[in-house]
Amino acid sequence: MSKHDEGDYSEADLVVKGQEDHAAGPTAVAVSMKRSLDHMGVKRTAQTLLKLNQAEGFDCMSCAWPDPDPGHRHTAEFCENGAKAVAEEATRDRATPEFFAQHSIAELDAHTEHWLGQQGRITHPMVKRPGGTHYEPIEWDEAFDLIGAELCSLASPDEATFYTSGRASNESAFAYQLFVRAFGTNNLPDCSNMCHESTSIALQESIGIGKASVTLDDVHTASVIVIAGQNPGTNHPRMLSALEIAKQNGAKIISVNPLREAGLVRFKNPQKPKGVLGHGTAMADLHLPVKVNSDLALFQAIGSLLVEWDALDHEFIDTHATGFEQWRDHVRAVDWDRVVEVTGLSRELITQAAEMLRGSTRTVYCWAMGLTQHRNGVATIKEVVNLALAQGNIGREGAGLLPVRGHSNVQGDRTMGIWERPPAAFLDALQKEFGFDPPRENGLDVVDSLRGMRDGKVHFFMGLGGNFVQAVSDTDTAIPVMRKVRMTVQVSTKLNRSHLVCGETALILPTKGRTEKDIQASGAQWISVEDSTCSVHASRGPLEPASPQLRSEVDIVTSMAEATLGDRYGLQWKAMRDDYRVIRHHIAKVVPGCEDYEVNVRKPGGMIMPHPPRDTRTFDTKSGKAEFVASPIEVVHVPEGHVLLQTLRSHDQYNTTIYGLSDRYRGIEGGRKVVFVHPDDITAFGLNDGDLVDLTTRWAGDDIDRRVRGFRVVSYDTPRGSAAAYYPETNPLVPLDSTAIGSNTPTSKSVVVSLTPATGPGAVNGTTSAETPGSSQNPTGSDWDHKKTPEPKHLS
Ligand SMILES: Nc1nc2c(c(=O)[nH]1)N[C@H]1C(S)=C(S)[C@@H](COP(=O)(O)OP(=O)(O)OC[C@H]3O[C@@H](n4cnc5c(=O)[nH]c(N)nc54)[C@H](O)[C@@H]3O)O[C@H]1N2
Ligand SMILES: Nc1nc2c(c(=O)[nH]1)N[C@H]1C(S)=C(S)[C@@H](COP(=O)(O)OP(=O)(O)OC[C@H]3O[C@@H](n4cnc5c(=O)[nH]c(N)nc54)[C@H](O)[C@@H]3O)O[C@H]1N2
Ligand code: SF4
Ligand SMILES: [Mo]
Repeated sequence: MSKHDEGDYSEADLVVKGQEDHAAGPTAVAVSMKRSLDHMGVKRTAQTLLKLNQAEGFDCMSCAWPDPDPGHRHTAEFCENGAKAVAEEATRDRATPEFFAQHSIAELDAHTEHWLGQQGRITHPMVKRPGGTHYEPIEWDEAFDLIGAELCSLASPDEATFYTSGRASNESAFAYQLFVRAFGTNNLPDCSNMCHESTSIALQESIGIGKASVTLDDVHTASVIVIAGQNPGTNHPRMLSALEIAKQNGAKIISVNPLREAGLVRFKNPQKPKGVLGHGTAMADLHLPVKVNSDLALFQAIGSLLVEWDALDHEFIDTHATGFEQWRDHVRAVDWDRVVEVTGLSRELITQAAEMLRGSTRTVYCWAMGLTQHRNGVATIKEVVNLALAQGNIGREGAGLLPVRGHSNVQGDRTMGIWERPPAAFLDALQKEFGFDPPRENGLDVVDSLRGMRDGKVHFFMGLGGNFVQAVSDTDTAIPVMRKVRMTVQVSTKLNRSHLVCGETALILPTKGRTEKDIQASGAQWISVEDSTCSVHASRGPLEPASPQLRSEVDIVTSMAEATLGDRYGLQWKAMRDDYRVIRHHIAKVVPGCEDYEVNVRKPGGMIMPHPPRDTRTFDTKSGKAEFVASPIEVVHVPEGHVLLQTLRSHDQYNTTIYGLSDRYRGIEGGRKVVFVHPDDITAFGLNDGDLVDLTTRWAGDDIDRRVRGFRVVSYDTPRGSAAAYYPETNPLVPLDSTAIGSNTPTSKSVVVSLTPATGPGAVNGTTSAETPGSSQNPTGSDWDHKKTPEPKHLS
C-alpha cells in the first residue's frame, strides 16, 4: 500500500533482552549511519551531518544541549539521536497530495504514529473542509484567507489558542507572539507547559529567573554533579561528553533515578578511539535508586545533614539569601523514618550522597522530567535550589543549577515571549516598540486550552509545530475535544496524529525545517536559537527544501498575520518576512539582553544571555534576594495493590515521533507496549514476567476508570512500588486535571496504576495483537467505554 508499510508493527515481534551497561560506543555510530543512509542516501548524509552543530552550519533540532566553543568542536559534533533527528527531517520520502488523495483521514488514523511519521515530508498545504473525508491541496493564499476569516469571526480573540512546540526559531517565535498579541490574546500555550514549567516557576520564585545558571565550562570544571530525573544517554547524549571531561578533571557524579540508565553507568565516547574499542568512562560514582516521586524527601534529608554538619556557606546566605532560618528549622525536623520509607533509600546511602556534597564548593545540579512532571514538582525543584543556596553553589565557577531543556529552542521561544503569562515589563516593551497596548490578562496554557476547547469556549486551535493531541495528557479526553474545534491549523514538517484528530476545518501548512535553505525577497536568511545554558547562536540549513511549495515558519506566521490583521497598528509583516533582520531589530528593542542582537548572534559561537544570579549573584525576586523555601514533604499516596507509574522516552523516539522500535539500552526490541516492574511487585500482583496486562487507574479527582491494554510485563531493576512505561502510549492514563501544583504541568511521572491480566483487543493468544492504534478505535491502546471496575479510590 505504501512505501513504508513496515512503519506499522505488531507487538508480537517484541523481544526483551538484558539491560546494557554502557551508552554510545560503536553501536551508536553504526545506528546513526544506517538511519542516515536509509533515509537520506549518501549525498544528503554528507551534506547534513558535516554541517550539524558547526559554527557556520545548522543547530541540531533534537535537544537543547549546548555546543562546545567553536575552537573545540569535532568534525562529527553530534550524537546518535541528533543524527536520527536529522534523518527524519531530511528524508527523501514525501507525503504528496496524491498520497492524501489515496488515503482518507479515517484510514490514515488507523495507522501507528510510527507509520505516519515514515510517510515523509508533507509537500503541499492541505485542507480538510467541513464534512470532508480527505485532505485536499489548497493554495497558500486561500489557506491564509480561511484562517483570517475564521479568526475575525470569533466573538473574542480569547476564543482562539496558539500552541508552540520548541523547535520554532527565535525569529518565528517573536513574530508569532507579536501576531497573537496584536490579534488580542495571551493564549500562547507551549510544550514547556508539559515539560519544564515546574522549573520555570520554581526558579523564578527562588532566584528570580527561570533559566540555568551555568555554562558548559561550569559543567567541565564542577567537582560534584548531581543528575536527578534525567536520562542523558538517550535524551541529551552529548551531555555524556561533557560529563566525561568533568570526570577527567576529577568530578564525582551522583545519579538520582529510579532506573539505572545505561548512560549514567558507563560512556564509550564514539569520538575517541578508546571509546569505541575500550571500556569507556565510568559515570555515576553514586547511584541513588529513589522511588518515583520521592526526590523532595531525599533533598530535604540531604539538607538536614548539611545543616547538621554546618557544611554551609554562611557568607553567601547572609549576603544574598532570605528565608534560611525557616528552612533550616524545617529540615532539622525531618522525619528520617518517613524519608527512608518514602524514598526507599537507606539512611546510609543518603548520608553518603551528603558526604560527597559536604565540602564541595563547585556543585552543579542537573535535572529534567523526572523532577518536573509530578504534583510536587515545583516544591521539589525549590528543594534543589535550597541545597545550592545553602552551600553558595550558584554564581560561581563550576557551580549552579542546570535544568536541562528538552526541545532544541524551547528556552529561546520563552525568551521571545511565547508565554501565556507574560511579564508586565515584556508587554511594556512591546507597547513601546509597536505602539499598541497588548492584552494584559493571563492567557491559557496547554491544560487550560484543552479545558477551554472541552467547555466550548475555544473554537480555534493553531499549532506552530508539535503534535498536541498526542503529547497532551488524557488522550481519550483530548481526542473528542479536538474534533469539536471549528478550525485547527497545524504548521508541520511531517504527518502526525494531530492532523487526523482535527477540527471541522483543518489545515496542514507544510514548513521548512532546520536542515533547509530559506530564501526570501532580500536573499538567504538564517535564524537564531537559544540552548539550555542561555547561549544564543545562528543556524542556516544546507539543503534544498523538500518541496518548492514549502514556506518558512516566519513566512507562514507573517502571512497569517496579514490575512487576519491587515495593516492594524501599522505592523510591517511584509518587511519582517522579506528580511529577518527586521525581526531581529525588533527583538533587540524588546527583549532584555538582546541589544546588538544582529551582530552578537552571528559571532562564531553566538552570545550568552544575561543571567543575574550567574553573572553578579543578584536575585530579582520579590525580596530582592535568593529565597529559601521550606516545603512539607508531600508525596503521592499509593494504596495497596498499586504501583506508581512514570511515563518516559525510549531510545528510539523523539517525543511523539517514533523513530523505531529499539530501546537498546533497556534491552527492548521490536515493540513498545511494555511495563517495567520490580520482580517482587510482579509476584505481588500474582503475575509473571512476560504476562500481558492492562494498566488501570482511577483518580479521585474524577470518577473515570482509565485503562490501556495489552502491555507486556518486564521484570526490571526499578525500586519496589515504582514502574515505568513509554510515553505517549500511556498518556490515556494521565488525568487532564492531575497537574503539578503551581505549574499546571500534567503529572506524567506519577500515575497510580494497578496491573491486571489483559482483556479486550490488546490480548490475543498470550501475545499482543497487531491492533490498529487509530484514534477512532483505540488510539493508544486505551479503553473507550470507561467500564467501572471495583477499585479503591486514591489521589494522584
Ligand atoms: N532522543 C530524544 N531526545 C530528546 C527527547 C526525545 O524524546 N528523544 N525529548 C526532548 C524533550 S522535549 C525533553 S523534555 C527531554 C526529556 O529528557 P528526560 O527528562 O531525560 O526524559 P524522560 O525519558 O522523560 O526521562 C526522565 C528520567 O527521569 C527518571 N525519573 C522518572 N521519575 C522520576 C522520579 O520521580 N525521580 C527521579 N529522580 N527520576 C525519575 C526516569 O527514570 C528517566 O531516567 O529530552 C529531549 N531530548
Ligand atoms: N505522558 C507523557 N506525556 C508527555 C511527556 C512525558 O514525559 N510523558 N513529555 C511532555 C514534553 S516534555 C513535551 S516537550 C511534549 C512534546 O510535545 P510536542 O512538542 O507537541 O510534540 P513533538 O512530538 O515534539 O512534535 C512532533 C511534531 O512536530 C513537527 N515538527 C518537527 N519539526 C518541525 C519543525 O521544524 N517545524 C514545525 N513547524 N514542525 C515540526 C512534526 O510534524 C512532528 O510530528 O510532550 C509532553 N507529553
Ligand atoms: S546532544 Fe542533543 S543537540 Fe547535541 S547532537 Fe545530540 S541530540 Fe543534537
Ligand atoms: Mo519537553
